[in-house]
Amino acid sequence: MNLTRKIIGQHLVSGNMVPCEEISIKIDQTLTQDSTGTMAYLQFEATGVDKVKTERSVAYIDHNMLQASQLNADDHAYIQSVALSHGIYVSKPGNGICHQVHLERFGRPGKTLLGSDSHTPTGGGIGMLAIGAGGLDVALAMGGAPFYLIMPKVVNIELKGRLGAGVSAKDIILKVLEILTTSGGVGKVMEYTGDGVKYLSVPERATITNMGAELGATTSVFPSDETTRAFLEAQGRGGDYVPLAADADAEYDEHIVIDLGELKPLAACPHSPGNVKPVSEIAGRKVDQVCIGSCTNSSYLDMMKVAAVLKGRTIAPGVSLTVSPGSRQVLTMLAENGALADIISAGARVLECACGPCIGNGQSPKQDAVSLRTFNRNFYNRSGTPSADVYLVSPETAAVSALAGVITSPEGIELPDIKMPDKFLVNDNMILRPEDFENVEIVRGDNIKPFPKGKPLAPTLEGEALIKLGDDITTDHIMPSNAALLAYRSNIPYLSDYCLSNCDKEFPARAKAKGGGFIVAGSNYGQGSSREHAALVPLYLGIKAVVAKSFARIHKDNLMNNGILPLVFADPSDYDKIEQGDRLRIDDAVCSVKSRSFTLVDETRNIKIPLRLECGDRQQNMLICGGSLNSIAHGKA
Ligand code: MIC
Ligand code: SF4
Repeated sequence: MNLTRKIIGQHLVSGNMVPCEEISIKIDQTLTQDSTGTMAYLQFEATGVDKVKTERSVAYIDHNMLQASQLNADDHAYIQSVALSHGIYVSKPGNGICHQVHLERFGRPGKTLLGSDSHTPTGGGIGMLAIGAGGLDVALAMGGAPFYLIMPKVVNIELKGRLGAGVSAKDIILKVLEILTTSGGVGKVMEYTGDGVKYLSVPERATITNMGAELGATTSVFPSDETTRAFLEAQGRGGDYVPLAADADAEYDEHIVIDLGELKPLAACPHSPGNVKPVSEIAGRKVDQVCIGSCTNSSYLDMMKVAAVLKGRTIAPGVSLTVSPGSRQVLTMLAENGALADIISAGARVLECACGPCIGNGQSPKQDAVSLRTFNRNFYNRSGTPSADVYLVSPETAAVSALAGVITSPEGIELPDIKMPDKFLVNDNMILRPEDFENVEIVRGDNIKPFPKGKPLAPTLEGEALIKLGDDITTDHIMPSNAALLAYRSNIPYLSDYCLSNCDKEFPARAKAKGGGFIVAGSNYGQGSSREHAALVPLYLGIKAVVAKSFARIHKDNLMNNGILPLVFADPSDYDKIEQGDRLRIDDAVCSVKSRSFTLVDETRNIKIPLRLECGDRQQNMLICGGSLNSIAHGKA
């Protein structure tokens, strides 16, 4: 058996482990972060569960940190109080990015983790089966419900040999993205094996599993071995170690081999993590901004490498360099060993331990800028500057380019031998434990607004094709996030005015004026973030169905959880027949859900288009009831 099937098998609640069939698994741990957390906790409260039923649930505050008005602080106060009153640990603002801190302090090999953030698979670096989901799924898991998913295929990525000087774990995942593209992982788990694994530390493995999210994969996982044991012991958690690996004769659905010795530094070019090129091909382009950090590359090891490159030098005059260590543990250790001084002296602007520029929360570059980032996403306008070109690179490439002022390959660079510490500096005083608090009153500032609820499915669905979109529309297109909007993550009515504004500024007004309707899209609709807002906001605007060539996993689940039909063209070429503004109609919607087969009538063109609904029985009921919470209320889930 492969490792993925072993962990799923140990957690299986329902279904058979047959690829493409729906299964459900027990969830041991959950995590939320603040930008998806407020909604998740409002939904959790709506389930009426008193105390979480997981082994460990943690609420992180790491995304919305700007506090330009009372709004973000209102969110923080709500999350802290609602979490502590329901048995959930709280990692306070400043303690670090959820995925980095979870790896350091809570992750356990062989356990399942469900997180309301698409980069939850970071936990795969420590041998967890860690999956990103919408807030509602996480809310239900906190209440003890199993998590439903389609049994994934398992892809074996065999790593051979050792990385050369200047080549990084980031280049491994960029290589995988080059091979598989941003939709190549849908319905699959990436399982890493091979003799190359033993040369990768836990944070390096986590860089790879983290950015596996950009493949659209269900998750990615590494074995738990001596390196994992050493990491856990250095975190004072040796007791959490269990060895885990695939059997020697394990079977896989697909097999990819990567020779680490042959890898070169790579970059994901604008505007997709899948647009991968060798750094040598883009070298020489002038750089305006370099940002080092994010849950992909902000570990102690990453920061030490950056400090070693920067030591005793000064960044180029035209460059603004920001560095955000992933956790307070990392920052404190850098401060204590002097590496922080090397970073600061070179001219870096040190930001707090949080997502920061990665989610467009500050540090938007200047007009037409070239920005090199060690992050995982470079979707159009995610940086907050629509005309900027954002490249995703390793910390080594970022650091040498910041010094040179132009994109520069770090290949062959000699760095001092940076070892993983035998002991990390452990200080959990910014993690609040619910057992230390009694009678916590839930604080609801003015910014906390009720969330919209789906309605039972109407017999006939009618409306206009309000917009026609192309392929690879991300949740950053559907529900943009930036410093101005992040403060309104608990306020769906406000956010609705920005829905799809990255594609068409008139869309929200049109949707409101027409009383809702349909969205038509190409393939891989909804890739990227787990933000449920990308479903809640269309729900609020009266969107009845999204008709697309294909969907990304988390977003599709979010649509169904909120009672919006995700329908695919039976024949993808029918996409070409519909135009924006066409009057569309679906009759017998309930029967169609039951048969999973729909006829879309385009009244404007007088044609009928066959559509399919790809979902399990449970989701059929959910769609008929108008979403997950309604179906629970009807006792149908
Ligand atoms: C992201 O990287 O896009 C985010 C911001 O972390 C999101 C969550 C969100 O939109 O709040 C994610 O990855 O799920
Ligand atoms: Fe935060 Fe960026 Fe990681 Fe998302 S990808 S969790 S915004 S650091």
